[in-house]
Amino acid sequence: MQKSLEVVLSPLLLPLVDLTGKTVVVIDILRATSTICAALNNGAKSLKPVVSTEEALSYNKNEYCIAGERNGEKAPGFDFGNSPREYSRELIGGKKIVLTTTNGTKCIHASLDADEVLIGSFFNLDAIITYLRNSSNDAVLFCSGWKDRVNLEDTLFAGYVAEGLRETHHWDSDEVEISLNLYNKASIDPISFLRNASHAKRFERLGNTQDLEVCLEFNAHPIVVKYADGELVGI
Ligand code: 3SL
Repeated sequence: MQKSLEVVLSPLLLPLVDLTGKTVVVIDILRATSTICAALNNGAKSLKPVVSTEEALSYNKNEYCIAGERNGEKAPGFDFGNSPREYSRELIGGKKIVLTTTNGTKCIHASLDADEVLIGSFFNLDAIITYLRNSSNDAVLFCSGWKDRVNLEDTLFAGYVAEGLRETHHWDSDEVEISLNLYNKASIDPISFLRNASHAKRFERLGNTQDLEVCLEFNAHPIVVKYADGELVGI
């Protein structure tokens, strides 16, 4: 039997969706969910998403790497920022990480009424599609956006996933159609398309010339990441 698919375009719209029994995929392409996939695929021992910088800093620095950003920049007193480029196997292999980000880690916590919470990025696109095809749960693709606003990159990723679920899922949802329309428009050259995204412009202002292209490396970290007992783990 076909399962249902929904897309949530902004955290403000999440309360409209009943998450009970469903699998939620949290999406924050630039950059939280990309960083999480890179860190776990590169051998981080565990990754604990937390909501505030204060909570992150309350963890013992001898035991955890404290990581994350506010407004795109490494937060004061943190060991790592939020670029997947920082999370190489050499630097984070075997380490325990606490991560807090402006939007992504909040959205993970907002999803915890669901049966399962997964992490989606272009790094694990095909792994996510395969997992959702084989799952018996209905699926919700939850776009983190930026401070409650809709963004292009998360919506585009939702379109890629929806396109991959045409045979196993059904929908009656303009949000899914919006994401598919974006996919149809942008998938010829997603990097050029996303240069107009507000977050790409934010990167430019911060002198970050690499992360847009890095986060668009399809299937570079083909790992399914799931939230379990307060931590994100690869399954
Ligand atoms: O908002 C977030 O969760 C971050 O991914 C934003 S940033 O790319 O690190 O600026």
